[in-house]
Amino acid sequence: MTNHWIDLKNADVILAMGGNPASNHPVSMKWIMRAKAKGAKLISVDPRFTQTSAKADLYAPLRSGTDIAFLGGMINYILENNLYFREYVVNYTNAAFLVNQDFRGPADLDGLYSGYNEAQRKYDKTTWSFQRDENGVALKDPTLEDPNCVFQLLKKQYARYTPETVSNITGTPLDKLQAVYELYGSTGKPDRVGTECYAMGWTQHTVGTQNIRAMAIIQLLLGNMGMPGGGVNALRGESNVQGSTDHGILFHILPGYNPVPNASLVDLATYIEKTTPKATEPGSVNWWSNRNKYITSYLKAIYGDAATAMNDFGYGWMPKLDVGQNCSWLNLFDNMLAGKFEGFFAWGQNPACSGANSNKTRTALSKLKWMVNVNLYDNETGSFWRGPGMNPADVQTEVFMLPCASSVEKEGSISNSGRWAQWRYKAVEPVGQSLPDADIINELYFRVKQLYQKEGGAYPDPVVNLFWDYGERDSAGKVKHVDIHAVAKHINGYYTQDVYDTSVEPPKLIGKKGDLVKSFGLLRADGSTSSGNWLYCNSYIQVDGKPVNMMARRGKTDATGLGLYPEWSWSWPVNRRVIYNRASVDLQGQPWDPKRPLLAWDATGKKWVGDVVDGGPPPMGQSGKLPFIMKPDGVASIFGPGLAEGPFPEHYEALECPLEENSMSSQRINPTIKIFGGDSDAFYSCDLRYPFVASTYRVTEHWQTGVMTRHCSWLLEMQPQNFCEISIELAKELGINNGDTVVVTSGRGEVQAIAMVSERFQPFKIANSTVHQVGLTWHFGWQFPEDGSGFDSANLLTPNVGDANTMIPESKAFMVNVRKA
Ligand SMILES: Nc1nc2c(c(=O)[nH]1)N[C@H]1C(S)=C(S)[C@@H](COP(=O)(O)OP(=O)(O)OC[C@H]3O[C@@H](n4cnc5c(=O)[nH]c(N)nc54)[C@H](O)[C@@H]3O)O[C@H]1N2
Ligand SMILES: Nc1nc2c(c(=O)[nH]1)N[C@H]1C(S)=C(S)[C@@H](COP(=O)(O)OP(=O)(O)OC[C@H]3O[C@@H](n4cnc5c(=O)[nH]c(N)nc54)[C@H](O)[C@@H]3O)O[C@H]1N2
Ligand SMILES: [Mo]
Repeated sequence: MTNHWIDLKNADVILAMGGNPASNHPVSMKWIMRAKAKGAKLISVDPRFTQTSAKADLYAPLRSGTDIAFLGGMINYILENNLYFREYVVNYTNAAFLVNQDFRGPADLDGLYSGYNEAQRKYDKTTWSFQRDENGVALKDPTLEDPNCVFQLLKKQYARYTPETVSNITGTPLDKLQAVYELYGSTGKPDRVGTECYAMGWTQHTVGTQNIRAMAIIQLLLGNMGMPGGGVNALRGESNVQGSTDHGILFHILPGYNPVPNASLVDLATYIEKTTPKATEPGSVNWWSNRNKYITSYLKAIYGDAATAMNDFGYGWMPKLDVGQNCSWLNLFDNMLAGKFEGFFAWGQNPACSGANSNKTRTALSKLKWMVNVNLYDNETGSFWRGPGMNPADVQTEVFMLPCASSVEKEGSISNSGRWAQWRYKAVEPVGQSLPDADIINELYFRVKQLYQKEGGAYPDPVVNLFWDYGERDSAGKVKHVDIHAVAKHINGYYTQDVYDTSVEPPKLIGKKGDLVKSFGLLRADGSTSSGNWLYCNSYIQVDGKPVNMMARRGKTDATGLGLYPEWSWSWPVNRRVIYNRASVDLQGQPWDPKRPLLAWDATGKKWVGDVVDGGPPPMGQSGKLPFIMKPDGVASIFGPGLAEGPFPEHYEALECPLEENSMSSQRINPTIKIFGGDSDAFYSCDLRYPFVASTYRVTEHWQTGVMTRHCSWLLEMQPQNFCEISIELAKELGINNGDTVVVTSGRGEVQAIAMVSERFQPFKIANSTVHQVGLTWHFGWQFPEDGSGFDSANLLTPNVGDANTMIPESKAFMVNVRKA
């Protein structure tokens, strides 16, 4: 989230689109209801009428996979009706920038952008750039009239998204479309703010990232970014998934969102040179110019004293990707199926039920020599070899189970969607032989290191040089039990030697060797500081020589009255509660809306008051800096060349869709997605065997693949079985009654479910035809309930295709058939 949970109460309009907060993020709903109590309006846009819709002032349906059309129509409406916040758009975004004259967009190129290479399904992005003068400063037209400026290109692309065209794609009735556009468009005024809440309804698509880009553009046009009660807010999933991405769980990012090096970045200097953005705009802070300090401090944290200036701080020991290598989920399991792995740690996951195209996933597991399941319980993954369609005698995979402690049996931090890192304590001792995950890793590390020390091996250095000072050691040298506070401090970072400010005479001590570094502004590139994650530098500090765990704070003051609670836990970065908050003030540093004073420049005291300001310099109008400090150009990107499929979002159909044609262009599907070619990867559009759109989603009573909830009899009683939601019209057509057992089939498999016939799905009118959509939960698996009464995972149906940027599977829009069992 750019903002945070409590901040939802500051909004005038809340758009819940791409997520169902009432069911899946009940805490967010509490703050949404607070906003409503003050007169705010809630809009719900979802293919089916959800629990959120039931609380909404306005509900609009849309066919799964058509959000860009819906939002593109909103961009068109905002521009046509001059609802945008002009001063904000001109000064704080790249709307005025002039784009390369050779750039062409979908309006000119029938759905494509300039530079497309069909054979590689990839763009050459040379023309997706700005016109710049000899100093690299972008040419601009602050009147926004030049036909090559971002604003005019935006206008041109979305003029095609008329209400009629949009409605013909999305199936949303015209009056609903109009009502949503009008209400949300009302937040373009300085004293009105709109916020957006999304989750998997937007991401799990082949156009997932561009769904979110479309909303970001709307929020910038309306001046809602950086504002209290504004922002684009990802309601994150697993309770600590924000923490896990912050700390580098993804294959392509290191802790703190530094990129994982690839093999072409041969040394640290090259890594820094190639990954550090260069700023040419006067007034740009370009915060990533600090990359060298963060990566060097990270290397010091990882390799400790072994990392020195002489050995490039151990850069050579870091694992590198091959150039172009992508190790995301779909690719990993594709490689596993091809027999490219010997072993696999399934650590805190249940891929046999959570992975798209589960039959493929389960078969892939059978190609392994060994698998380790680190979990609270056995699950469909650990027991895959005795699951449906498997003959245990044929499966050679040896499975080990390592029992781990649950969240209440261990201490540590947990970072919520709003970026608040909160400390939680151990409530009870772990059961039996189970250990906290950190201790399991500790045992593994020690044994692997011992083997390397004893036997050598191809390249022992990365392992034997790892820093591992996380607690008291036994006689063999093993850390007995991981002290999680030592880990948290290590993540924050230390001075590795005495550091002086040499600009004054006599030099003044900044930090003593062994002191905790107070904030990332003090991290250095010469090896004199360490920090496991620069973004968390300031989370565990030192006051009067004593360590203070900022994440454990529970202060309840709220000076702004906006619910920032700056002394409650700790929020990254440096306890800032709203990111990009400098965009909430005008050029003189005064709040756009005086009733919502998130931040203000105190001209007398020459300081900022309110939230922790996003970069210290004075306001723009007083020779200060541009507001979007993480962007090299200092302004937000309405034109964003970073993504695979284009600098603006364009509507494409899902890989599996019910329409022969995309009414926006002849490009039916996203031209840059990877299409897997194996037998199990086939897809079926406009195929009479699979005539209905399907989506998968969650219910409050179950958690994910259900391993943690199916065994709770009271939850199972409330939601005992996988169900398939069907409209009354479709049920009638198929002769299905509410409560019947049905078989849902796709090109990849079939699953049984109980038919839930309801008004919550309504047939869509799409270009003179009727399109039906159905929906299933994915909380079940074959293992429990043992009598099979819950049925198996809906992922037996989902396709093996991912978003072009993130590779998240398209489990929200695919084609199925339904029949009575
Ligand atoms: N009780 C409970 N809470 C959970 C979870 C859980 O399993 N149980 N899981 C957690 C996790 S890990 C996550 S990631 C989040 C997910 O949170 P959500 O994204 O809210 O979860 P879903 O129910 O998968 O999908 C949300 C909605 O998207 C709608 N939808 C489907 N296709 C589309 C589309 O094309 N466009 C739009 N606009 N909407 C669409 C669905 O109808 C559904 O209502 O929830 C978290 N919270
Ligand atoms: N069709 C479809 N598929 C989906 C989705 C969808 O919307 N539709 N959503 C996707 C999303 S958003 C997500 S996040 C994934 C989730 O996919 P998974 O992470 O594979 O699924 P979970 O059921 O959350 O598995 C978590 C496992 O961790 C175990 N566990 C719990 N606590 C601990 C612990 O402290 N330590 C360890 N080691 N283990 C623990 C639990 O027992 C459980 O088995 O599923 C994805 N799959
Ligand atoms: Mo998730």
